Amino acid sequence: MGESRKNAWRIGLAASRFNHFIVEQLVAGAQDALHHSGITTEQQELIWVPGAFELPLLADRMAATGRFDAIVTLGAVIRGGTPHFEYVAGECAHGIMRVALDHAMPVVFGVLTTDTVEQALERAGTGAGNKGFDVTMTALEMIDTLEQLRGSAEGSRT
Ligand code: INI
Repeated sequence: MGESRKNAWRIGLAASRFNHFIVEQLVAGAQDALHHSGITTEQQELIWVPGAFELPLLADRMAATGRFDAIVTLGAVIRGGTPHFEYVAGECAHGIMRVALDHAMPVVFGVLTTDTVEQALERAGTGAGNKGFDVTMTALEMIDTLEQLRGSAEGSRT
């Protein structure tokens, strides 16, 4: 990963409180990935909303500030406890993709969508088995890829 602007990158963490005991583990995983990648706490900002359904709006408003190079969304939608699982999970995923495309920036999907609490806990473990960790690494790779792409586009015009 290029080191060029990395110490200036700013990462927004957008997290939903519903199923908080799981999402806080995803947040810890995301923070772990940032630390592991040399991103300081000053380069991070964490904001909470009530549920996964609210994440797209939060991500959109965070993107609109222009303060972030990427936004990591974190949440947990569990079918067992959610008769309207498809609506919450589906609209959340669509909304987050829309924010990424509307703002042309990495907005990654770290929302667990599982049948049971046990499955969610498995994906919110420590280290490698943590979705928050994985999607944060994806966000950093995407910032780097987009920066390289911009660099090569600028280079080809000179
Ligand atoms: N929100 C979640 O993040 N996970 C869930 O499993 C969930 N369930 O079970 O309903 C959930 N519902 C709340 C939803 O995200 C909104 O906060 C609510 O509908 C208000 O818009």
